[in-house]
Amino acid sequence: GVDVVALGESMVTFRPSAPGRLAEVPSFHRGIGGAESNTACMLARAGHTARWISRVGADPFGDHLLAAIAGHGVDVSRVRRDPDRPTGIYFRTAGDRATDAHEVAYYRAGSAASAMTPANVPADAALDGRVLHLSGITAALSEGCRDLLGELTAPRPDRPLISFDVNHRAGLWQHPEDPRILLDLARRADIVFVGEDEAEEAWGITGGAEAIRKALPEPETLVVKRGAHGARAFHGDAPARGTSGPSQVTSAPALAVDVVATVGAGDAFAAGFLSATLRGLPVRQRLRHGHLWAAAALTAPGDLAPPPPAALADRLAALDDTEWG
Ligand code: KDG
Repeated sequence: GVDVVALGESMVTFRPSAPGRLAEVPSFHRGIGGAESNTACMLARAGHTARWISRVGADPFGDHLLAAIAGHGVDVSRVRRDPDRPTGIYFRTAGDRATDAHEVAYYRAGSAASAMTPANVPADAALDGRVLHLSGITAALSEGCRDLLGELTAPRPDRPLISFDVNHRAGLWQHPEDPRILLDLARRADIVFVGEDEAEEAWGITGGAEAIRKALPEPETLVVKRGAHGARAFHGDAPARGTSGPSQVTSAPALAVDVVATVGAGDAFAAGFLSATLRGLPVRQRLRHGHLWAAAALTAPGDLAPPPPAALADRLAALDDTEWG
């Protein structure tokens, strides 16, 4: 099996080639997006073996996604084409640097990936890696996608480590109470990534990282992200899967960078953390790699981040670990 399998919808993305509102900008740069494939591409570039599983349309944008993701070294051989449904696309502005207010226009309703179900996705290929990386975006797409996540996260012998990035996307949910499902899914995972702001928006949890751990005691590793402040991991001592041992707490500050666009930073954080996990590094190093990769994403415009430059790694090494803003 491969090191990491990532499953989820990917889209061809369009970002304005000049600042301005979507209604007014004259042209767009094409790129690729999709939280899970972004993470898979970064892991492949970091030297891990990675596979992406999804469905795309039998259309030119499906061709583009497959070629681009394979171009990063990810195995796309188990992605299926749907002759009847299109590949999703979306448009997004970089947004205001101070407030991160940005515009998003999705064209993904009825897409090939949103029609994923346990019947048309190869579970064997999803479950034979060391890590299976999933996200809450998939849960927002359709009933069939929720069934698929339910099946993939079910307890079973020899299950891969399930990594779950909550990735709450408010614009994708029909009813404000629906994202409660994400809490149930997170409980079934081994490694969970969630932002403090996200936990408040999706679940109404306001008490910070400790309150989130209280609501989510099950995952062996829970990573709570606090944006520019840093991240805190709660992790079992010498945990056996399915048990929640006494939590240890490890925090690490984020690198201060000049943000170009926040999109993709969470995917990059997950990639850095998982890369260090696969290499057996201690939790503090996992958090630091998460921050390093996130910093590279924050300072680049597109969804899929470039590898972190050496200068960032040097600055990270110089940070005081004890700070937690
Ligand atoms: O995390 C970045 C993703 O949000 C982006 O690439 C697109 O997957 C995407 C989504 O559904 O928003």
